[in-house]
Amino acid sequence: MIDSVLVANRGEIALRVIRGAREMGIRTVAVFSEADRTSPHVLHADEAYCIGPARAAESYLSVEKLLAVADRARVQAVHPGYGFLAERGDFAEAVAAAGLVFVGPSASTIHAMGDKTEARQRMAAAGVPIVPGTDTPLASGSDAIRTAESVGFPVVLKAAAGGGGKGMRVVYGVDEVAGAFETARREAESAFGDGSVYVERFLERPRHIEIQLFGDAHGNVVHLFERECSIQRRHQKLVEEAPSPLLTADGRRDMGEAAVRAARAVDYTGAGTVEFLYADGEFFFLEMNTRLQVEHPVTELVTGVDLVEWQFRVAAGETLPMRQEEIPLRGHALECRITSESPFDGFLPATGVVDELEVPGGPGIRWDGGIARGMEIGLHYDPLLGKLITWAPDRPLAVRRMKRALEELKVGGVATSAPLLRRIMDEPDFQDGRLSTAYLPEHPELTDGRIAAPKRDALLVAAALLEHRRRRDRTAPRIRRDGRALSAWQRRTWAGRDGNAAAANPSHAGTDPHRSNDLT
Ligand code: MV4
Repeated sequence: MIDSVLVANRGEIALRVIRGAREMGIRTVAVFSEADRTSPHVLHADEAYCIGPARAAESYLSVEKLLAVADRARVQAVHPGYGFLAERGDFAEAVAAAGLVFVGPSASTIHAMGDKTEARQRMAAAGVPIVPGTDTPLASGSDAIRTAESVGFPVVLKAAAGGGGKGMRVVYGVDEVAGAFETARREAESAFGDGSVYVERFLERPRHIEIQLFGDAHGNVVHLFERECSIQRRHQKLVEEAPSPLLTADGRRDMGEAAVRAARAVDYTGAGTVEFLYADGEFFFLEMNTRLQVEHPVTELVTGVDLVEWQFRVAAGETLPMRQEEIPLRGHALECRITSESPFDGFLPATGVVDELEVPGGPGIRWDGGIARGMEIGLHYDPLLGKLITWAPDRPLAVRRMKRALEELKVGGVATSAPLLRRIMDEPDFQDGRLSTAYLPEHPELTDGRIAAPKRDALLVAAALLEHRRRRDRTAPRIRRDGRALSAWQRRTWAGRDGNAAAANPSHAGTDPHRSNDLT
């Protein structure tokens, strides 16, 4: 088994990996930037090394600095987490060249899946359905027009080196193709240093369903069912769940088998995810992510599998701990991403010092966080502060639990996405599982900065109550039975203490307030 690991990441995922490693008796080595000195991942690791300034390019993205720490701390393995260097084939290669175990797939698999046209070719060859389109880059504007016409409008132009929605361009008619092709090519060149662009038919309002995969070095591949990730904003997921509320048992089996074929086609080892678009009962391969994903906990809760433990076991050369038919699917899990963004203010990135932090607990609740009280939230890294995950025997209870957990969660000092997530938990389409990637645009009231309907109704009730009290106060007695006048203040307190007598029944005015319910 592996006895020590460098965790080449920060935040909640670094902490998640450190926790998993510690449970397995693996010595953990953290790295941190100058901005992350007080981060929980630093405190939880056995050792921690500062690797430079806040700027990721000079710290978490520096292969040289990471390998220097790995050498100095004498670790056997490197876990990349997600983001940063996790899907850089050259990093996986450099780790292996330094004689260390990379906790992830081979560099060649990472490279193959990073090129979206190559991925499409390999998937088509393996019998995995792909969206109709090309699997070689477009040669010219006229090639783009010809291809788009044969694929059928609307189409989408995508960067071969892209992924995650970057550099996508939707085209609705032949007139726009040549212009869109030039723009897409220029954007891809400047964003990825590779101007290759290909075309797919554009599916409208698809659902985003992905399958969790695992492969070992002995040719075994299993899937761990699906995650529904349709609730997104600009390709950032907000809510994920497992299982998908709308997938049938047959759909689940077909998609799982297709994902396993996809993994076999690239000799996949370790944890991976195949993303599918799902529309009108059909599903199509979109991308393969060669890493652990942010939303992996929902899979852990419905299968009982510790995915980080499996990652270490597979990286150490062990065979997968379970066969496909041994992997259970039980209950329902939801994840909400708590980010430092102002959801009613166009998702403006929020900054501040976390001056209050209370995390929920109780049955079926998990908090995977990366923050602590006193931590400064800046703009250097992605805005994910932590994830709230709930499990319950069924989806309605998992939603109610999430609502409760979101109500218990308190993050002070920095704006978060939590208020929007609370609104989503209350929204009927979400509650009934009517999900699509267009969910947020189709529910503009949820992200509207003005007062939301439930809150507005509560304010109306409060206003009516105040008006009622004002009128009741006016009819409260001015003269006591002993003939002395009551001051305005006395009348207010009198009426405030007595809920019914004065206004409802003026003839009782003057009754001893302490006996006001006594109608005899
Ligand atoms: C698509 C698509 C419709 N048709 N491809 C966006 C992220 C990137 N991974 C691919 N994406 C899409 N590709 C075709 N042929 C719609 C999207 C898309 C989307 C996909 C998944 C989740 C959310 C999305 C939101 C908008 C667009």
